[in-house]
Amino acid sequence: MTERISLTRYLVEQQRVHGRIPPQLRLLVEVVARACKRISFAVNKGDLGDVMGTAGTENVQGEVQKKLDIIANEVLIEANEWGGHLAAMASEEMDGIYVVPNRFPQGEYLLMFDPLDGSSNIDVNVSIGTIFSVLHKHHDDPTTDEPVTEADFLQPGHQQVAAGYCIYGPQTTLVLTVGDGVAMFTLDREQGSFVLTRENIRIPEDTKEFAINMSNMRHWDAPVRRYIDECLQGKEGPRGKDFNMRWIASMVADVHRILMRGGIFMYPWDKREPNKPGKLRLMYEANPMGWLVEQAGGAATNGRQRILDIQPAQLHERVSVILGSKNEVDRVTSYHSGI
Ligand code: AHM
Ligand code: MG
Repeated sequence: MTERISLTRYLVEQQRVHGRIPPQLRLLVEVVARACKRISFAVNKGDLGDVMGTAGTENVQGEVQKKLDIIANEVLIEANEWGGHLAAMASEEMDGIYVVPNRFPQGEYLLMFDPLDGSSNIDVNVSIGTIFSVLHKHHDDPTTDEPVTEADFLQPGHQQVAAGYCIYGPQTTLVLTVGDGVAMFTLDREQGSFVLTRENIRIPEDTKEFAINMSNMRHWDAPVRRYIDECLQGKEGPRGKDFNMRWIASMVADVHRILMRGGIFMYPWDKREPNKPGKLRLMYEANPMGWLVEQAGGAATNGRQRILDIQPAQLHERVSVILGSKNEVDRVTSYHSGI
């Protein structure tokens, strides 16, 4: 029988053998995975549980919250606040940061998450997921015991110490990086544990598949139009090959496909909201996905700059996102500089 490696064993080995992650970080990832398991069961119940439909509230970005957005947010907070590994959390569904209450010990890490990504797909039984990113509380001065503030979260993505997502699809799959490549774990529902199913995931450098919401085409900037236009011309155009399009409208599912077989994903800036840099959020969507993609040999930019080098100015900052197969991302990025 092939040996089954659980998430716990994988993390213990990362800690013990590779010396890559300290015990608190290992605990943190395990707790996030446990919370994802609970969210997976709630998602799975669908209409049989009281989890579908809208909650009648809006989040800080003015988006209508679904019941599952709120449930997933609560599950992640409850699971993580008492373990002593975290100082504070931030989420797409909360206005400000959530500092671990005084009744619990404070840890060294900061956790950011989009508790339920792809909310528009919840009610139609299409894959959704949880995205998370972990930073060190005081990156520049780990020894200080200054109380944690929102400013501590404003670190560029290259300072992440762990990032990943859990996709609730036909299978529930956790995809993780702690800076040593990308590993994938599939939830074994009978055993109740995540089992390592792929290691060292690599994204092919070339692709014939793009993912973008084409209905926004008329609002895009010239470089993005040019790239998609050339793809659409297929064999007869300058690219000399036919392209295929996929758009799931859940970033987790689109990025998962890219990690499995390559492709390019774009949610670019558009003219409808000229003052917003994009739709997706830097801290808990673009940064964790950008790091995963880079760790798998792909690239992630906003058209002009590497996503992981962007210095955030706000917690809920938005960003234009272009990520996936390296050669395609480099091409779109070069179009932005007029090449
Ligand atoms: P959400 O976090 O509120 O679900 O929004 C983010 C989602 C992404 O998962 C996805 O790529 C995008 O929004 C889809 O947007 P659109 O509905 O414009 O296609
Ligand atoms: Mg999202």
